[in-house]
Amino acid sequence: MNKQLLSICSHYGLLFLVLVGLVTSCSKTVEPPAPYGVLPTEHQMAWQKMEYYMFIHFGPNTFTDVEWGDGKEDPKVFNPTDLDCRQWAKLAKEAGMKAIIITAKHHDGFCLWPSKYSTHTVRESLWKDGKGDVLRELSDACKEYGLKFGVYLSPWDQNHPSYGTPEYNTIFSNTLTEVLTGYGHVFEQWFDGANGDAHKGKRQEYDWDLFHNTVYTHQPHAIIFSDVGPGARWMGNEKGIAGETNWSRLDIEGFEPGLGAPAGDTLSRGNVYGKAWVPAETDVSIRPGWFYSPRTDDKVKSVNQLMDIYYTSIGRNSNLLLNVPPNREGRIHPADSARLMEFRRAIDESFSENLITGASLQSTDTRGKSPAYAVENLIDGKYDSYWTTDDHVLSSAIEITLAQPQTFNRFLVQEYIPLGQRVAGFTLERWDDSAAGWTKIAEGTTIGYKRILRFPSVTAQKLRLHIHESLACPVLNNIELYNTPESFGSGDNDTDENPFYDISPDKWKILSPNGGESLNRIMDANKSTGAYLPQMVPIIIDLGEMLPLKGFTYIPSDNSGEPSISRYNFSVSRDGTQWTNVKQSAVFNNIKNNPIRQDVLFDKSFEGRYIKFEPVETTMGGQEYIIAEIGIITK
Ligand code: FUL
Repeated sequence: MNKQLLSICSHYGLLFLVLVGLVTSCSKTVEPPAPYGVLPTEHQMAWQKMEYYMFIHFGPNTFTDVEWGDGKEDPKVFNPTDLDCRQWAKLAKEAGMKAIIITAKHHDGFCLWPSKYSTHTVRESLWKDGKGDVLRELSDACKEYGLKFGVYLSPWDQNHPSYGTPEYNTIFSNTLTEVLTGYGHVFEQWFDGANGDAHKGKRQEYDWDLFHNTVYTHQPHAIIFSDVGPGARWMGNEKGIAGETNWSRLDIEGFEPGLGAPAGDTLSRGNVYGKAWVPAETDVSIRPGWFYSPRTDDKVKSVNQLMDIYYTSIGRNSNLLLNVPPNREGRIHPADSARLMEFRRAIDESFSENLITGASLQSTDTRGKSPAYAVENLIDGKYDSYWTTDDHVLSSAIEITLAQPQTFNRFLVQEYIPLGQRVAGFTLERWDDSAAGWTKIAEGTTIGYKRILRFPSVTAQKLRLHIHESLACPVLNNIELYNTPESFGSGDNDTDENPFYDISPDKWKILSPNGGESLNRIMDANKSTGAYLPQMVPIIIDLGEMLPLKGFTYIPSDNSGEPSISRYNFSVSRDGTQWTNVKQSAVFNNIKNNPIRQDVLFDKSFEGRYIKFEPVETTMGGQEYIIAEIGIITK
């Protein structure tokens, strides 16, 4: 071999070695972490990313001004004068929502489409001479505006003659089939667990397996919502407040929607080691009630209240289903539409400038020291790239150095949940020069799909995210930092349910029971103070003068875990001896889940000086109950 050939061989040999080296170092990829616990399905992931969508409560209740119709309403009461589903869809789209879910059938059994399994439908109404179909109009409008379409159907049906017999299950399944095959893609099937008849009246053993099979047969990708999923779960209250700790796992074995559901606080927090992936959905109404009422036109939640709800729902690993009930025209009232758009602007303004952009990041740990899991993945804007650690590392810290000192008051963090939910405790800290150490700004427990921490504004350049508790190595895919206007979502989640006094209660005197001074708290115009009554005795009040009595108001405790009156009698009297019974065994609908002020109007006005409010049944089934305020309506 001559010298030249030898040199070529050695030259290429070196190149060969370099190439081999390169190839082996590239192929030495570090394995991603094994999934932890149960995982979301592909469809649950797509659902979770929707975050925010519209609930529509619409039906006879819109026209009769009640929250729960009893199914005996004349279907002719349903007669919107100018139904415009395109207006709802356009608004939802402009408000930043991704879908609309409508009460196709509420507890009164009225069907918003001409169902062949019922005689209590739009077909029997005056609207469009019985030829209309709200589901058709809404599903078309959703398609036009690029929104997903979902349906609420209440299994509890106070109208259907077969309710309470096994036959009803087949009928309900057929009803589902109609809705799920007639209007295109349905992204979510909403099953309401409420059943005011569960303790008395007609009882129905629901065939949940049949209902679920029906849904999956016709809409295999639909998310089935109920108290216990299986696609998504109710988060336990109707106030818009998910648990601060909120696992997307839940134990559902042996539970059922409704009376058989886990306790409200379990629903709001999930189960840390739960065996099913059932993420939370927060449903709440923009008004005090779920259905439109002219009485609540001035009670639409404020932007601040809505922003609070944003943080306690989307900011706590939950989707937000915000109810915006159309009015009797069949349109969304200007008060609600203007507020929704203000809410949209507040969200946009709050999250317009991510102060983390341009920051440099360092972590104490990176899985296998591999660039594939580098901490920079947290700010690359890509959902599927994440930072993680070696399997045995359950506590770790990330230092964030901003390009310059910044003032901020919100921190957003996301876990990469396709690999399971892991983090159980974390803190956000800032470097404090004067103390030459880290100072805590805020802390949280779970993260899940998305967690937003709120705290008073601080200024700092160096921050640290410390994951101090994780069930397996943490896997995060996003962090963001914002300075939002202080007034947006400052934490005052008051529902503004003031007592209704059109006359002052100054002259009023409680004649019975003898509860001493403390009982006066039920008429002190302050809903935060009230009285606990241990027995179901009637409350008799002397109003001090003859008045035209047109109705009354009752404010229960705003804590659904405390007992309220759910069924009552109400009487009035001119002299305190001869009583006229105005309401007999009447019901405060949905008061357990939504303990808001109850306004009761009488059929006619009564002259009287005395009122008697008599509890017949309480939400907890016991004798005791709470009254925060009682008021009368005279105008
Ligand atoms: C509850 C129902 O009883 C209310 O009327 C409303 O539909 C709410 C969303 O769910 O369970």
